[in-house]
Amino acid sequence: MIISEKVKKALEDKKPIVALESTVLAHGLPYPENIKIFEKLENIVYENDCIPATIGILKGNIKIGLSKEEVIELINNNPIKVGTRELPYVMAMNKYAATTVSSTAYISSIVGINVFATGGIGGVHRGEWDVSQDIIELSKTNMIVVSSGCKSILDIDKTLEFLETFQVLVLGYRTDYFPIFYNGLSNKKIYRVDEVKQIPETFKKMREIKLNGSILVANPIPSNYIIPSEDTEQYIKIIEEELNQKQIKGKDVTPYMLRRLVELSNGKTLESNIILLENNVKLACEIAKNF
Ligand code: PSU
Ligand code: MN
Repeated sequence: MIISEKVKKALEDKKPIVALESTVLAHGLPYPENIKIFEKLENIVYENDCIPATIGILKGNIKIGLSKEEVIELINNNPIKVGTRELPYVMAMNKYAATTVSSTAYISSIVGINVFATGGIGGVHRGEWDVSQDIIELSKTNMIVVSSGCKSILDIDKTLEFLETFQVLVLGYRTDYFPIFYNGLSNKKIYRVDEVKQIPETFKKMREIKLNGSILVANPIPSNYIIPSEDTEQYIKIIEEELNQKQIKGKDVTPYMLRRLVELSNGKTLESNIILLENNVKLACEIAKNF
């Protein structure tokens, strides 16, 4: 495992660090926007007086704190999308791999990072049995994960039930309802916090009572970037048929759906995806600084 000099120094100096994943870059966003978004997100972290730590795997080596050159190298090498389970495999096989929420949270936690920002976590898919490793990981790993709830392509009710079953505390940041990615809010009630510092405080209470697990901070997308669910539902129907026809399953489902949504919405979902990522990174910085 390699930690960049910047991240190493930040860990030593106890500076606030925000972890970022590489799957959203390599598999969730189109090229070349993904490179620009990487730079933008890192800049937001620096502007907010924190240190970014983007995580990925280069030729079998876990890297914490990828540089722009390394992100480009990763994306150009057709990285496998890996959750926690696949980490030892890609390490032993010297492969390039992009980390998802589960593997990014796991890796971050073992080096002492406790805040991580992403777009939306994986959860319970609609239709065929398909549940993301993300939820299981969040039930074991001590991390604060900031996201805009879960992707609209999932089964929201089942995802929330699964989060409860696996004892993942979901806190709505200035919202009473669980957000659904770019579709705004669902009608599902969650626990609300209005002050940033209440989030690290809750996290510390978990540690005090020796409760392992993450807090999922649900941060709604800024309202002027909401895409009505009627629009995305229409696209999702089309995409689900394509998935069936092309027999796309498992870990390929999410990247395919996200890519097709961008195409079908003429880039609208991409714009909203970028906005919510930026918004989540900003909140993650505030949380990291309030420890
Ligand atoms: N959210 C996004 N784009 C993404 C993902 C989440 O806006 O690409 C990725 C994350 O890395 C998440 C993964 O952990 O999708 C979940 O994939 P799966 O459903 O196959 O577990
Ligand atoms: Mn899956």
